[in-house]
Amino acid sequence: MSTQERRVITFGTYDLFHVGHVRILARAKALGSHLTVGVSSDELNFSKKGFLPSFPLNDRLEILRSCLYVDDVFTEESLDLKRDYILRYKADLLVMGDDWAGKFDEFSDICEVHYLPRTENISSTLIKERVKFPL
Ligand code: C2G
Repeated sequence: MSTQERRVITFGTYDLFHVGHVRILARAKALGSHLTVGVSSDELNFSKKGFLPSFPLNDRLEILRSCLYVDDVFTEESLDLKRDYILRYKADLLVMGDDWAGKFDEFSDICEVHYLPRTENISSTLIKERVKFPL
């Protein structure tokens, strides 16, 4: 299958949307022709990280939808549904940042799994700290 015909899927919270998010979405899209993004629900983020995102789900979905690399967004309700989501959105390729390296290898029976290097020195946590404690 050529790169032009590949459907790519990726997942994340994308809280306080920043350049690290933009870059992984750009690189994910470059690996195919269509990019679907699963956005963690507020409850899923709470269960993963122990706190609610600063931006609520509907705002995060709206921001993701406005990104030129993103063709489709949906709400990721549970980490346990990843296989269903990959099949439902007919993904040929799953892309994640390398903070998740190895975690999704079990899906390599239904799609290719790629981990891309994270952008250094930027994260939602760092942004919160910088806003709280400006230099
Ligand atoms: N990312 C990146 N560089 C950064 C920060 C994030 O490349 N400096 C990537 C992450 O590796 C991830 C995506 O951006 O692939 C979204 O990051 P988060 O919102 O932190 O995603 P997370 O909360 O880890 O949710 O089912 C998996 C989860 O939903 C992933």
